[in-house]
Amino acid sequence: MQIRTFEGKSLSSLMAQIKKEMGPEAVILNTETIGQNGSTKYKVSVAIESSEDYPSSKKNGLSIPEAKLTVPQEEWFKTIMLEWENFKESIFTLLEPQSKLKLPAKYAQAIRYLEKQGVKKEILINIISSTNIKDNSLLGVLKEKIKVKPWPKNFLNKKIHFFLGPPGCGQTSNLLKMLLKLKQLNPCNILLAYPLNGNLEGKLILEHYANLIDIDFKKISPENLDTLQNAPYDYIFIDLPHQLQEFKKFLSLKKNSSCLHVSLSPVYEENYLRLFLNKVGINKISSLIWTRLDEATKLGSIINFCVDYNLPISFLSYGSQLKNSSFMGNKDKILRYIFKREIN
Ligand SMILES: Nc1nc2c(ncn2[C@@H]2O[C@H](COP(=O)(O)OP(=O)(O)OP(=O)(O)O)[C@@H](O)[C@H]2O)c(=O)[nH]1
Ligand SMILES: [Mg+2]
Repeated sequence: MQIRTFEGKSLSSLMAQIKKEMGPEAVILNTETIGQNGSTKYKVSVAIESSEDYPSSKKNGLSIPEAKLTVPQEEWFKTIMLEWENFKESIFTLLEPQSKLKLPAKYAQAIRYLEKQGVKKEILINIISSTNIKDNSLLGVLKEKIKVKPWPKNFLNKKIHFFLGPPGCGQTSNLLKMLLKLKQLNPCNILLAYPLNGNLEGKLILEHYANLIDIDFKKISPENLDTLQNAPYDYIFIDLPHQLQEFKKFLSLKKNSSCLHVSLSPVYEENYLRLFLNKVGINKISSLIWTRLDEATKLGSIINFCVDYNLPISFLSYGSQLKNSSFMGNKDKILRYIFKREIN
């Protein structure tokens, strides 16, 4: 906190000076009137929260609102999200005991479990208050919340499949697992494409498997994406680079004949994943892939994201090995995994 004292003969011009130098957010701490040789003088003590808010110390000559805009957008988004989530949490904490009273006893334990898994209170209250819960089952209500589009059968009419995710989220592994599932179903002419600025480790893994399963492996850039689109392949799989500028170039060229599958993991903090989805653009995403489920202590994000973004889940992964470590989007299996950590 910054404290300054201003002195002058006119209170109104002192106030104008304070407003100019300290900004509108300055707080008047004390005003003193001093009589001096028959004239009156004023002494005003003023405080301001931090030096950043103090216009005379402003950087690059920016006014306060402009200066605030220079804070990275990401930080603002995080702060606003956090405050909003805290606010909602408080409201729903107040509502919760009342809504739980309406809940049939047999579901109370399951709701407590979902709460521990990190399912948001507002979603739980919505489930509890759902009229269906009385005639239907809790699982029935939960199934209404989950949206799936199982891989590969729902995507066979799309030629280009982009894969993206925050670094280390299992993007490259999922691409391979999904490619193998597609190959099993219908042996066809597939190209595995790798962007010029992608990471070397991912490139080597993809190249290795492309050789092993005998499919074409080519480098790709946004400039030759159009040419490839017309190349004689049934399917083209592209492991997008993680850097924002790089993947945005590809996504700006995305056409209706292509799909974007985004890998997320409940191992990662939910706000980080939300920020990532917003960077990508929700309307560009065709499906979500949930991965590294075996490593996550909480799986509530899967339900939270279904409700918040209404994006279908195409594929899920629960192990690092390529075989017997994944299942396609299926409401029963997803709920079974969330409740029992089992597939069958
Ligand atoms: N336990 C477990 N490990 C997984 C799963 N999926 C991927 N992995 C492992 O997680 C690590 C990262 O997976 P990648 O597929 O390379 O992830 P990525 O997002 O492509 O990573 P980078 O491109 O290197 O940032 C690897 O060691 C994988 O073997 C999973 O479902 N469970
Ligand atoms: Mg990768």
